[in-house]
Amino acid sequence: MNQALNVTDQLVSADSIRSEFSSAMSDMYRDEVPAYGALLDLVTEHNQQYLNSHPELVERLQQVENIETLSDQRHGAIRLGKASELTMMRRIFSIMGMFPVGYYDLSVANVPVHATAFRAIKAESIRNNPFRIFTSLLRLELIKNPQLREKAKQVLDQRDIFGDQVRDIVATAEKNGGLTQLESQLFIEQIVKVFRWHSEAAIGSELYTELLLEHPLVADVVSFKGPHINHLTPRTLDIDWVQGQIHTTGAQAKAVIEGPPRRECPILLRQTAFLAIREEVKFNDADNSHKTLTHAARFGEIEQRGCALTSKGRALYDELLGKTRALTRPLNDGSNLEQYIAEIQTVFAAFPDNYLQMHAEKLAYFKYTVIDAASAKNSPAAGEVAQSMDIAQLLAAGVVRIDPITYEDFLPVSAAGIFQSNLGEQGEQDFTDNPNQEQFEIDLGASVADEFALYQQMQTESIEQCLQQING
Ligand code: OOG
Ligand code: NI
Repeated sequence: MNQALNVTDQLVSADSIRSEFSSAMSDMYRDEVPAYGALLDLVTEHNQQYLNSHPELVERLQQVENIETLSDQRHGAIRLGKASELTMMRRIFSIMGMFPVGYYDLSVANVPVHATAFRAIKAESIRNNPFRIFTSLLRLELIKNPQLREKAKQVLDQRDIFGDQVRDIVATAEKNGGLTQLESQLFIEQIVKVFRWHSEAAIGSELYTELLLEHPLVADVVSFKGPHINHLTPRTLDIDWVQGQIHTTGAQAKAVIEGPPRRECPILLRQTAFLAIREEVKFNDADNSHKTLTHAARFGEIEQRGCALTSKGRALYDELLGKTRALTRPLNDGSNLEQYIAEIQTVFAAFPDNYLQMHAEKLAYFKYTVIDAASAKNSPAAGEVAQSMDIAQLLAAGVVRIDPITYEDFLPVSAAGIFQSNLGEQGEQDFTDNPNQEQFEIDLGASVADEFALYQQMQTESIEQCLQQING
C-alpha cells in the first residue's frame, strides 16, 4: 500500500464526526442548561413507551430511519453576525457532512435575520445521523438607526469567533479530504467551544441596552464573544403529551405548538419549546466599572417530524396555515389557545389524512420498498408479472409498500414563532417580507440546495432500487 492510501484509510467518516459532535454538544448543553437534560430524559422515556405500544409505527419508521437513535437530539440553532462567520461555518459543517439546504427569510416576522439549515442530504447519511443546525445571519441593514447600525458593525468587524486552531484544523481537513480519529476529536472539542456560553459580554452595558431596545435578537448576536448555541431539540413521537409535561423540568412551556395540527399521518414539523432562561452576564464598562445584567437567550425545544411534502402539498399547507392565522393568530400568553387549536383543526380538515390518498394526490414524498424481494423475484409467475409492471402497478399489486419520507427541514412561520416566544416579543401584524437570498448566498460562499429536489431524489432512488431488485 502506498502512503497516500494509508492516510485516506485512517480518515473517519463525516457521518461519524457529525454524530460525535452532536453528542458532545448535548453534553455541554445539559451542563449549561439543566432543564434541557430533564427535557431530553422526558422525551427519551416517553418515546420508548410510545414505540412499545405502537408496533405499526415501529415498522413504518424502520423503513426510513434508525430507530435506535430516534430520541437523540435532532437540531440546534446558532445566530451569526457577519458574512465571514457564515462562510467559515459552511466549511466547518461540511467536514461533518452538513450542507446548506433552503433559505429562510425571517424578516417577514420582523426578525432581522435570514437563515439556512446545515444538514445531511443523502438518505443513508440522514439515517446515520440527521442532526442539523439552523443557522441565521444577522442583517445589519435592517437596523433602522444608522448610528446604532454603525456601532454594531464595528463590534462585529472586530470579533473572531473561531481562533487560529479552528482555522488550522479546517484547512487540514480540506487539504486531506477529511480528518483522522485524533484530528476529529480535536476538531469536535474546538467547534463545541465556539458554541459555548460566554458569561462575560464583549461590549459595555450601555450599548447592550441600546441594542436590546432596537431588537433583542440584535443584542443577542452583537453582545457576545461567540455564537452560543441557543437551543437543542430532541425528537418526540408525541409532542402534545410532552408539551403537557414540560413544566416537570422546572421550565415554562411556550404556549402554542407551532406547525400543523395533530393528525393521524403527521406532516412536516411540529415544535414547541420552553422559554429562554435568564442568565447573568457581566459587562465591563468604559469607566472600568462592572455591571451584571440578565440576558434571556437559551432555551430547549422539542420537535415531532412527519412526512415531507411536495411543492403541491406545501402550497396546500401554506394556504391552510394562512387561512387559520387570518382567523386567529396564536398569542404568546396562551390566552386564545383553545380557539386557535379548534380553528386550525377545522381548517386543516382539507388536507387528506391518509398516506395512500396523500400519495395518490402527490402531496407528499414516499420511500418505496419491495415487501418481499425473494418471492417477487423467485416465484416465476409473480416475478414475471412484477417485471412488466411500473411502480404504481407494483404498489397496487402489493409488491411494494410506501412509507413517508421524513421532513428534514424547517418552517419559516414556525421558526418565527420560536424566535418570538423567546425574545419576549409579540409578532407584529404588518409583516413586510424582504428576502435577499442572493446576498445570503454570496455571504455563504455557496448556493443553498433546494429541499424539494432532495426529497424528489430520495423518492426516485427508492423506486430505482425496487425496480432493480425485482428485475435485476
Ligand atoms: C432559531 C429558531 C428556528 C426552529 O426550530 O424553527 C428554529 C433561533 O431562535 O435562532 O430553530
Ligand atoms: Ni429549533
